[in-house]
Amino acid sequence: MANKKVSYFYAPDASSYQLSETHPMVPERVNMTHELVQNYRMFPHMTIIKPHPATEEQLKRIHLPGYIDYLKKVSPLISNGLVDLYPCLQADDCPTFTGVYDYSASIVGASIACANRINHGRSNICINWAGGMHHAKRRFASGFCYANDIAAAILELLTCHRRVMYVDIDVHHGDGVEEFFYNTNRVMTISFHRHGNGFFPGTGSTAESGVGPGKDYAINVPLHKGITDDQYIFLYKNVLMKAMERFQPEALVMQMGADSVVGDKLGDFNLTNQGHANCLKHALTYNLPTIVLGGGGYSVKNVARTWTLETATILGLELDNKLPANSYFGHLPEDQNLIIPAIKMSNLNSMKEIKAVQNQVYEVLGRTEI
Ligand code: ZL4
Ligand code: CA
Ligand code: ZN
Repeated sequence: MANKKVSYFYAPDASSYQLSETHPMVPERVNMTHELVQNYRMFPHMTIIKPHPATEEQLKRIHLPGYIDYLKKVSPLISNGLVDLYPCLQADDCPTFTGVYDYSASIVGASIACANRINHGRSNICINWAGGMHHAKRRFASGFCYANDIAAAILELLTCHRRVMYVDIDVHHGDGVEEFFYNTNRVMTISFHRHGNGFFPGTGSTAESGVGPGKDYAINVPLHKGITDDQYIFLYKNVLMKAMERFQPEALVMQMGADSVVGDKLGDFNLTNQGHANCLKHALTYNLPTIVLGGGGYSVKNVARTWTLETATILGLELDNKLPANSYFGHLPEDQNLIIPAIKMSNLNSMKEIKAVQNQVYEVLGRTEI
């Protein structure tokens, strides 16, 4: 979007942490994205900002103080069996690692900085690819997420905006963000995700739609494996158009988890990164002040390709499909291109089901009042 003021938040120190030796969440993917964005010469088109880590006080606005105190205390230690017994960090998914507090504070600090910049009208679109930790709960870590930067950013936006819409296209249900705002009609949360057959976290049926004043303001779009660009974009645009019409938000937060792109280690949708980027492009057509966050994504080169393409989408730039020279991608044929094509795989979504889900979502949206 050539006429928009875009800010890109990047904390160089925050992406070299390792959750554990073989953990699927690899923070380094944010550095890979950064290098591609730089080598595609996108820096002159936006303001590059190095954010400050969140303060303890900021973290405690979102999280139980005792949980934050605990994160800070365990942070300098290597997981030693004793700390893993503490119920707020769940061993395999959310291991205790050296620097876990600083890692979390850095991510939250960047997302809060995005919100502040939007609040002051200094940017129209703010990007934090390290953010998007949608599973973190008030009292505990969950699903690779320790601190909920999204809830922190939305809370900040709510000081200047009457209604905030949250859209989550990570392959997993955005349960943490949904829970934070489950009983308010000032935040509409919309998550598209794989659902059923024990897929994590297991929540996110269309029936789960909010409580009290928040009833009908939590929107869930459950899907099955193998969904294609055509089906996804059809449903996504229809849901977004109806939601925008009903809710009329003053600000938008996008969670762009790249594990919904084909070939992901944990996800099994069949979306190309162009399809994924088109979802963002459509969201930007509403011309709202927007925060764009990362999220999941476990085939790291695909994550870097996807978020690079999406940075260009935000800037209104066309990129050459041939990746520029960089230190992560090699000379193998599969390392040459930016675009990730769809594959031949079984698709458990029928058009009939997609339309049925759409109608269920329309029913919920039809009950909202502003
Ligand atoms: C791993 O290889 O479904 C963690 C997690 C660590 C390294 C070595 C330990 C091996 C896959 C996942 C044992 C791992 C057992 N290592 C993990 C119910 C589960 C309990 C934990 O994108 N085991 C839990 C969480 C999901 C579960 C997905 C998505 C985050 C986001 C936003 C979070 N948890 C079963 C799994 C590995 C691992 C390999 C793993 N964990 C895959 N799916 C999960 O939405 C950032
Ligand atoms: Ca989602
Ligand atoms: Zn995910």
